[in-house]
Amino acid sequence: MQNELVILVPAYNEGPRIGAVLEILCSYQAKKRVIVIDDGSTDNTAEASQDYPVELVELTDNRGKGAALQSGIEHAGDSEYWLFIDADLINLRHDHLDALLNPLQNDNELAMTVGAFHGGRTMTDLAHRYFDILNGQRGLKGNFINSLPDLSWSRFGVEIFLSKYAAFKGDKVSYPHLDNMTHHMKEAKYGFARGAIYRLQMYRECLKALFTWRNYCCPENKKTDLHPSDDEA
Ligand SMILES: Nc1nc2c(ncn2[C@@H]2O[C@H](COP(=O)(O)OP(=O)(O)OP(=O)(O)O)[C@@H](O)[C@H]2O)c(=O)[nH]1
Ligand SMILES: [Mg+2]
Repeated sequence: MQNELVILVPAYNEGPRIGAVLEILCSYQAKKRVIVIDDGSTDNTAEASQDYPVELVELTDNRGKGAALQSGIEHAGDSEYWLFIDADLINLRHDHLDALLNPLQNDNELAMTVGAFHGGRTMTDLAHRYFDILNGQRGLKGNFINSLPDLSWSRFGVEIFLSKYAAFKGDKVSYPHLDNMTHHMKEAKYGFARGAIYRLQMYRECLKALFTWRNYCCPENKKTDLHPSDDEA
């Protein structure tokens, strides 16, 4: 039977933060499945998740955010609506979930919502306003999910790919505000030096997605081992 709502939470070393997010997701008044995908965390992310009524997909090898979402999609099967929610959010509320979902339920044409932080940390709000292609909190229709090629290659470029793919297909996207929400930044999670290194790595993965997304657009790219050239922007 088709699910009504699947909420995917990719989580890598989010033990101290994931509880606050799962508290809100699990108490959301909707028929839903909350699925945490933990691929190789070295902290207590898995244990912290199991304090909540979630399904935990545990993978031994770390393959990045895109591969984690792909595993979650494959684990869940069909669903009418989907939410992609990060495990490190601050001030997540039920009305933020409504803001991502309601437009999809009210507009047959809409394929995806991309949440934009608003009224939280100024720098993050600006990034969300001007580089919404990177925003991680998303609502998606089941038929958009079913049309997606395999996301496993994309790592931190997964959001760029989702946005480019929707534009490529001519699918409609809206950008609801997520008021007062923000998130823990890498520098706060890992310390300045390590955080900065992870940030550079994330930017590199985003650039790769920005320059190569077309190579991954064909449905026949599902589950194949691709070695695309980087020359097609
Ligand atoms: N399962 C899994 N989740 C990941 C992986 N990389 C990132 N995530 C999750 O994806 C979400 C976003 O990752 P962050 O590192 O917070 O990235 P960000 O919020 O875009 O970046 P900054 O705020 O700029 O640090 C969080 O829930 C992470 O735990 C991964 O390799 N595997
Ligand atoms: Mg974050």
